[in-house]
Amino acid sequence: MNANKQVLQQFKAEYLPKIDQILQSGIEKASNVKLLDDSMEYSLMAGGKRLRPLLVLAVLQSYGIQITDELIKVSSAVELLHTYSLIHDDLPAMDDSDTRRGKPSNHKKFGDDIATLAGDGLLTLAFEWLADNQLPAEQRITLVSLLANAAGPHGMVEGQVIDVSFEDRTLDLAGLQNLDRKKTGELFHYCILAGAVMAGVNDIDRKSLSDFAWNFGVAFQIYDDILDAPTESDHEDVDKNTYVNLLGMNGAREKLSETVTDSLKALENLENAQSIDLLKSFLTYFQLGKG
Ligand code: GRG
Repeated sequence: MNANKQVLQQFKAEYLPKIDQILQSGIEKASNVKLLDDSMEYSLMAGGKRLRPLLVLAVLQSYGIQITDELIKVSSAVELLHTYSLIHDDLPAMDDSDTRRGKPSNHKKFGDDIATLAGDGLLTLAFEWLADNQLPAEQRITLVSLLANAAGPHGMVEGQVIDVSFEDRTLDLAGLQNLDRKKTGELFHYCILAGAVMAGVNDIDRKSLSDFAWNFGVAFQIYDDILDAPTESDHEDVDKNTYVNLLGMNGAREKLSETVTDSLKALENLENAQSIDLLKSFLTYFQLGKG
């Protein structure tokens, strides 16, 4: 896996600064109100991993598309939407989190009203970035539709509603998979399909990329559950709907390994990619220490 890690490191070294720079300049003076701009910028530039835009760009690179600043901006729109979801998830009416990425959460710094509006602003701006650019009109409409479906009431919002409604009830495996597919997986799936749309990928490869994306989303969630698993002295998370609580730590590790294998198989089915090494390298994210 070390060679794979290097591929990812190199890709990140090239594109993370560009994504950050485009997000920073795109968010500056987005409105006429400094407080709103400051609040949106505070969360957007708070040190996220940028995994979602990187995945979009990775699909483009895998199909030999030359990555221009415009394509980076379109690929980064999903980061605006992701940031909105985190700001709203932290609000007192939802998870009520005081911190995010080691800093005060948006509402702790700016108040519930401005935080809600900063989230609304980022959500809307994401669609503006998909619509207002030089890509062919058909691609722009497809991207808008894909993101609306992934993030809206059929997708992430539905997932969040299931999450808050089932806080006090235990889901079975199918229920947990549905929750995670909606809450977490849909956005990853969007990223891979967005790359496929911009790269003009054929239907056969699109299906394999879609399989890769769903498995990637599941792996992301299981990995997150494993890292966040409660310790024995920690009583807070023991009732939460997570893979570790449902399958036990060993069961969750096994499921993660199966899911990563399925992701890899989907990549191996790609017929027209120039190389699958870069997409494969993203699976190194899910490496666990021995335990
Ligand atoms: C408010 C409609 C609405 C939805 C919120 C995102 C979300 C849905 C809830 C957050 C809870 C959570 C921990 C979900 C797991 C998946 C997730 C989004 C993790 C954070 O993503 P990373 O690790 O974050 O990519 P960074 O900080 O790197 O951007």
